[in-house]
Amino acid sequence: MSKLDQLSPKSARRRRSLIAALLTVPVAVGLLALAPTAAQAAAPADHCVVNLVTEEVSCATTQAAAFAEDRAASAEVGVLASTTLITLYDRTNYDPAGGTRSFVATDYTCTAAYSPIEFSVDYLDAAGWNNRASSVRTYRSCDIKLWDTVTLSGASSTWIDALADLGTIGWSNRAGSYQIS
Ligand SMILES: [Ca+2]
Repeated sequence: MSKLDQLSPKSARRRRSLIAALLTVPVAVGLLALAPTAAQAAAPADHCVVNLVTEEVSCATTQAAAFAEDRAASAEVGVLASTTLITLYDRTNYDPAGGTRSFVATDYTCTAAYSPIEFSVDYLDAAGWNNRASSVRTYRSCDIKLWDTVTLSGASSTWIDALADLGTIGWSNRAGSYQIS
């Protein structure tokens, strides 16, 4: 599908899948459709790192292992020093025990303003994350807006910098897609 198919050998150990849709370069608006993997469906405490530069999704049974997988996969294609933009947690209080999903980019910092939208991520159901996130953290000046449906429609939340319990604003186990700015 893309040049990454040739560059990155398929590896059962890495359990990663390509992001199926187009990707942004800084400033532009991107829309990502995340393909499901058998590993995500099977593991109750799954941890995945979505790399916006390499278009790889690295999953493991611990958060640290998922980041290590991402670093190894990025190094294969010459991408170094990924920085985390956001992390979704299945549980409240940033407890990684129930699973996490992080988005990383290379030396990327979000703009201070909420406009333009810098990344749009829809179809969280394809990643097994629809109606699942219960706390969220953002980094690098990024904020996150949650959407009720998986297609960036329906109700949306306020912009969130970090929230230990999304239930306090009525958004626990609810987000189907989101935007970063
Ligand atoms: Ca949850």
